Amino acid sequence: MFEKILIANRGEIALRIQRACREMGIKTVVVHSEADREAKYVKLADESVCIGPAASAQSYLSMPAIISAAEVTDAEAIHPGYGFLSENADFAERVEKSGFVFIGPRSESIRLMGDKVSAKQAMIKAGVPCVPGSEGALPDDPKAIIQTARKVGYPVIIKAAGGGGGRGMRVVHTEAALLNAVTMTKTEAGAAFGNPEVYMEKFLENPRHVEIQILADEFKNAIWLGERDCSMQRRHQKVIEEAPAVGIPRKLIEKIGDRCAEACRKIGYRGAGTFEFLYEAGEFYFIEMNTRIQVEHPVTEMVTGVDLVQEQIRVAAGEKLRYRQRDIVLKGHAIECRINAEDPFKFTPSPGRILSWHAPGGPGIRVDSHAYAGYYVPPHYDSMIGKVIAYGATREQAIKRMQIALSEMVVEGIMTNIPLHRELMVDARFGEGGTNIHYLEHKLADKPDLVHDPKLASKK
Ligand code: MV4
Repeated sequence: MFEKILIANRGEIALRIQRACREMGIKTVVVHSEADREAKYVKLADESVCIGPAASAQSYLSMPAIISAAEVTDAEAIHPGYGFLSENADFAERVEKSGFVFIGPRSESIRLMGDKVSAKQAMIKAGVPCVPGSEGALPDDPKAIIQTARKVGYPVIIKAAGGGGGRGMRVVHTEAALLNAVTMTKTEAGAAFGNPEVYMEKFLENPRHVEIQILADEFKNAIWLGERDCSMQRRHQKVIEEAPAVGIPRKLIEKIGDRCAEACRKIGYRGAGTFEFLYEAGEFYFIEMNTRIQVEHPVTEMVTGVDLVQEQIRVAAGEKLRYRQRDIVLKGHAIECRINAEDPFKFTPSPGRILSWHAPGGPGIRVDSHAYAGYYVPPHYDSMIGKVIAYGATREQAIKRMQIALSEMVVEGIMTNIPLHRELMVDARFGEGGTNIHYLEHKLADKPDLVHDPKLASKK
């Protein structure tokens, strides 16, 4: 096992990775920008290295600065967390070429999944069900494009091969709009991702977003660890995630999960990963694979009892998976609320000094956060300052516990989205479960008075 790991990330995930390392007896080095110098999680690490100014491009995205920090501190491995360089195949490659272990998949796997066309082709080959659409990238021939769309049936969606996570896509409802949409998406994709390739899919109008967590080792052992429903989102930002997903037949999820694990074995995947699916009318359709640990990994940890970050570290160190599929038994229900430093109803960022911070607790409550009273939320990064995770024997108990947790939680000095979460936890449709990816945006648009009570905002 490694003696020392460098954490190439910030915020709550930097703290989460430290905790995993500490439990495993591994020393930690955290790299940080000038804006994160005073953060408590930086002081909690065994060592810290300032790698540059606040701007991410010159700190958390600077490959030479991070690799140099690993060299001067004698770290053996680098954990990239999520975001930043976590899904950058060139970074993974440079880390390995510099003699360090990248705690994540092999760079080839990151590259394969980063190109959404090659990812989809790999999944089709591995027997994972995908959204019907073009076979690979769209050709230049306009007649062929029109033919493909007629075969798929309108509406269709044009997606950039280099996109993902909601970037570089366009919905097309009629043949009249098709060729122009393809041209525009290609132009934008070329500029944004340096790759003008696009592909076509049937546009699913009202899907849920359900994803499957997997873990794999170097020896072609691969398991899946249940699913997460991440449909409660706004503008491609997840707001609430839960496990398991309500109302989907277990047999169907087991079939899809087994396909995902089999796909990992087929492509020689190593590490943690997530298969993203759209679920509509009783069917699963693969859309993308994430090759990193995800923000919402705790809900899976709560219902499986597996520490995903520790397992990531173990398989990166060349250990065999400690679990077989039959060891993974889902128990109970977990819900995660992402706590953001933002106006709860306008969604504008609200950085600044946290004056008071009272985190909730009690049975089944987990808080993953680097924040505390006196912490300054820098304006330079993502607004997420923590996550509250509620576990219960049933979904009803998890919701009840989350309601209590959110009622206890006090954050003053900045605005947070806690008031929005309080409303969602008593929302009748959320209570029923199974809402689709459009639900939150529709609720926010249709019921402005329900979510615009200024008394609910906590800025003092
Ligand atoms: C889709 C889709 C409907 N049909 N693909 C958006 C993010 C990216 N991961 C894929 N996305 C979508 N792909 C087809 N064929 C709808 C979305 C989508 C979405 C997906 C998951 C979660 C939230 C979403 C919000 C808007 C659109």
